[in-house]
Amino acid sequence: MAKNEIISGKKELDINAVTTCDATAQMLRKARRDGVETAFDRAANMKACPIGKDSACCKHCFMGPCRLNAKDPYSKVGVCGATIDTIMARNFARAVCAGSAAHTDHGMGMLDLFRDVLNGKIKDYGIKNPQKCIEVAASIGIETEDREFYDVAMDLYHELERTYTQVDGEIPFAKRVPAKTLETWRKEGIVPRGAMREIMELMHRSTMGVDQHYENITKACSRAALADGWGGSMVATEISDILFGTPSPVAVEVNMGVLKEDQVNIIIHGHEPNLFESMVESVNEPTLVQAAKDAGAKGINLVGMCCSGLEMFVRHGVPHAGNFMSTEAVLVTGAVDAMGVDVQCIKQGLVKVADCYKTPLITTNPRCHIEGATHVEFHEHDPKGCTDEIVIQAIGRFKNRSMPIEIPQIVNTGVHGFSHEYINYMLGGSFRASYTPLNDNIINGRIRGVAGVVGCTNPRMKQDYVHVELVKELIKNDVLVVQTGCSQIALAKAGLTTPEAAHLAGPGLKEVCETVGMPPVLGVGACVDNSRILIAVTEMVKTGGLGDSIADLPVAGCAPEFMSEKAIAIGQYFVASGVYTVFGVTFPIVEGTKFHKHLFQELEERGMGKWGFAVDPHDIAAKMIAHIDKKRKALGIDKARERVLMDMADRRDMEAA
Ligand code: XCC
Repeated sequence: MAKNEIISGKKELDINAVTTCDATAQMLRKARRDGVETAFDRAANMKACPIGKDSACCKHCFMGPCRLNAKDPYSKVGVCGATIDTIMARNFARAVCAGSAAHTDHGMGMLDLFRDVLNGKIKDYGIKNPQKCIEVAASIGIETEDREFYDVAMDLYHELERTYTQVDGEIPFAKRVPAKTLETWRKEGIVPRGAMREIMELMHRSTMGVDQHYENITKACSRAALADGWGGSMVATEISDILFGTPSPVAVEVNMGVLKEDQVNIIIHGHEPNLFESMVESVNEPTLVQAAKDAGAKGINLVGMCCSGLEMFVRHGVPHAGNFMSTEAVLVTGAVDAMGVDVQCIKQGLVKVADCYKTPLITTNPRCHIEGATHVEFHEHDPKGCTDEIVIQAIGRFKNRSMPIEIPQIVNTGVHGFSHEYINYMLGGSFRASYTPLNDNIINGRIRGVAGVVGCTNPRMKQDYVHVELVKELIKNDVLVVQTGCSQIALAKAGLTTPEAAHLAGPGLKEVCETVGMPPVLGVGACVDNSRILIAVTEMVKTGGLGDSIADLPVAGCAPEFMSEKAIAIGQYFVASGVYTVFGVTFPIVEGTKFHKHLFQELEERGMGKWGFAVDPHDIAAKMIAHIDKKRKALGIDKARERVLMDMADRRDMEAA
């Protein structure tokens, strides 16, 4: 077996200290025996740069790089005179730009596909959910009554294109924002115009010698991030639902035990559902199924990982093998016959691990080639040209499997796919679908508040540990948890995404879960589907009784093991939308600086949310619960009491007053 040069003299990995995922741990032990290195080994042997970690380094020009002292942040400035606040704000801005660009580009790809499906240029995809198309169009003021579907859909396309290309005005989904939240944005000057403009301008502002006031840079960060959350990400979610169907809850299998030794195993990893949708077609193609059988396989087993997997398991019941820090480990099973990837979170290290096990690693997106991987380009006008080829390569590898195979025999089943539409239906029933029961249960205290726990896993943290401990503590305290991204898979592996997990919840939340038959932890989708959480909190505001803006709600968010710039963009759009958002691992800002105070305190004073930071799951939970309680107190619902509904007489009295 080719080894990927695990270098002698390196620190040996303490496997039990780096992951709580038993399957990943088993594969890391095998990797050690096989002489294969993963990101866990590299993280253990590469100390994070202490200056970069604190964001005290500026390399936006070539008079530097300039290094400031995080311990004495105001003792020095850069060669140009840039202060620590300017340097940190610029670095933060670049992360927001990159993260927002990733999601908005993904959304734009979905929109391109939608247009070409409508105009008939692409025939391999269709519109699975025309009703949603009408609803989304109506939500942004497009006339839908007595009109042809095509006309409404085309109007929707043109309107949503403004999310990207508009140079002045407000992005279309600003119409969905609760009035008071939008008023705050307007007052602060942070309503996004168009994503291209905001991202371009923020890149400009954060270049040498332009914006050198951290407050002004933060405003531009909010605009770019909001162009992601209420723009590109929301477009990605809504258009994906229109094209591929809106998820509703389904029991799905998670963990590496979903691989089958006697089948051709294909993993799709990345973010965009168009590739994966076509894979579903290809693995069901009779000639390819027959080819797999002729090669001695019982069938073709299609499996997802990371966000691609999250998009698909709720729409097609495709099983999910694991989250970000398991993508190398899963190859160590020797059972993966091909891994197809598109964009985002694809570690370059996968190439060497795949090579060790003779697994074809196939890149498919023109944006993402990887040296040493095979590139088979995916085209939406001929999607199966690419996805059939992935299957063919996988069958070829299956036929010539020469590696010993070891599949961790662990499978967890969870219920996922709680779109905001389904939450509406689930709580209210088909006759009175609404968020009223949720709001009522928050007001009467059965549910203390709602927490979004989202985001990546990171080899600097014990994999899954913080996600799981944090969520356990939240639900024990009657906080309903909604989830996206790799965090959702951590909780699924821990068995908390089942209705039975209600017994782990506090008495109020348990009662609600048991009445409705829902888990205390609701998986709502991939990272772009954080937009579903934005819509859910908007519905909570609009339903009434919990204040006038998102900032009034007893809600909080967290990405406890984040690693991606996309998470910073997500965090900033939640903060700008009014949500207290706590990050773990590390925060690229020096404490005790003006920029730190701005993000962690002053934004809230201006009617938005604010950032928080803690590493330990119990500390994070304490911060989130304290914030939820603070909001309950401000709403006057800190003591459990029944909601008093206004009747007509009350209304008349109010109007007369
Ligand atoms: Fe990537 Fe989306 Fe993070 Fe997972 S949660 S590591 S961004 S796959 Ni999106």
